[in-house]
Amino acid sequence: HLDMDTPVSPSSARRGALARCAGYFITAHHSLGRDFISSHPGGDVILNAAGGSIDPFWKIFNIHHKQYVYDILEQYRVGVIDPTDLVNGEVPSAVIDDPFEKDPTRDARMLMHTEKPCNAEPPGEVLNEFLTPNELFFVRNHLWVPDVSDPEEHEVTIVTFDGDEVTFTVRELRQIFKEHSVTAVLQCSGNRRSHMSKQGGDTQGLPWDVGAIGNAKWTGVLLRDVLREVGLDVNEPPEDVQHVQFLGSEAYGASIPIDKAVDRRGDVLLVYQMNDQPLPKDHGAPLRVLVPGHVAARSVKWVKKIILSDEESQSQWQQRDYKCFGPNIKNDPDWSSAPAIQEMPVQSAVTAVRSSGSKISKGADRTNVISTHDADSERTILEGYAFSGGGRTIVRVDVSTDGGRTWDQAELLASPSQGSKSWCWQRWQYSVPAGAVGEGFLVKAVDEAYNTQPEGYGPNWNFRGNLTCGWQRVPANKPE
Ligand code: MTE
Ligand code: MO
Repeated sequence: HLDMDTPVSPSSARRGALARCAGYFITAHHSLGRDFISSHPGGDVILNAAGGSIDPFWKIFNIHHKQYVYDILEQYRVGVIDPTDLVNGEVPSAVIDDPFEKDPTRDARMLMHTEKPCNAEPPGEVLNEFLTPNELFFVRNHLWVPDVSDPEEHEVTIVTFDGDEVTFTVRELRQIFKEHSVTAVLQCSGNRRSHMSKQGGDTQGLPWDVGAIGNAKWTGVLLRDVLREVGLDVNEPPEDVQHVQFLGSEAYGASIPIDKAVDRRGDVLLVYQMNDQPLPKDHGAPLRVLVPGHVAARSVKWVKKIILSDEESQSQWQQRDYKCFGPNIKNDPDWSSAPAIQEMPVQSAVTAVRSSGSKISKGADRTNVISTHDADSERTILEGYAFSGGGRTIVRVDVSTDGGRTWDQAELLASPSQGSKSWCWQRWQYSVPAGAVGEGFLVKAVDEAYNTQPEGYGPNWNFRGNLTCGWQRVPANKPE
């Protein structure tokens, strides 16, 4: 029931209408509506709401509650819903199926930040293993987990620069292309955000500890091989092709520069196996992108479309959220003024503080700090990870046991990895000299380009809490 303030044929308005509470009313059959769907950043996911109220969806896709979205929608407004049709100021929502209904069950040991969508990190002791077990690998979902009935028949469509589409099933990918494995870290740009929030000031985003990172063996086919098969000159891509966009089945999207996608030492994969097991649902089954050395946000899960383009993905996850600004910018930046995060900076963290005699205790603190140095013969052992983006090798891990006055080097442990560059993390260990435990521990890593981590959190503070990599400070007897 529309209280029209713009002339529109009521019948066209009724067919396939999309309504927003107390306001806009969009019809997919209207010619403007069709243009809208093709330019909608989430693509045709919007059709889930066709014929009903958009409100339940906007509770999930809450990105829409922004003035610029209302501004865009204004041109599509065909009327205002009669206030007498509203219940408590809202359009009575059609009951929608819970989109999270098909989400998998998660391991009870995971620390849940949010359940719907699932955002969870493993307990600290898990991060002491070189390979992170699948069921304990951090999960970062923006939306629901898409339901795929037959993984082998799942299709991915490559859209060439000329607009041609070539579709492969997962089964065909496995048949046509050579299998390739790499050992690589995935790290969320929000890893260690809680440290920045505590020591540099509040930030927006999930309060990850040191576990929004994991290291796994990934198996699939090289994106470079697939792009060559659909006709791209992978040794010299045409000037127009600047980016490769990935679209996930639920609506998530992101892109990487073409150079990374075709780099013969770039190891960008379409992955169907994780640690020699079928790729788990939460990690993108049946097919995900793996972009080693880049922020995990580019490794699109449940990938269904790959587009060669002269522009980046227009998704909010490419154009907005995953960017950093100066510490003076508190909110509402000019998002277009900063580049999307791609390669990661240098990172390190302490994942265990234990006594030389002890195994890591299971019920320990999340960062696994076990106070131990009471027996004279026992040494305190620190363990952790270090990692740098772009495949840059970690060449050194420095540890201080006196708050930064003196430093020593940690032992870099063997890293049995596969891949063209250093995509995996560097495990390290440090045996604290007897009596040296005073003001707690500090750790920082250095990569092969001599990039290193900033000392504090303040000067690097950014309001979204992205790329937190200040020196981790661990008190001798309790976690940060
Ligand atoms: N891909 C899809 N389709 N949907 C998502 O929500 N999240 C991204 C990326 N790929 C995401 C996605 C982000 S921000 C991260 S950190 C990684 O997936 C997390 O991967 P994981 O859940 O396998 O650890
Ligand atoms: Mo992320």
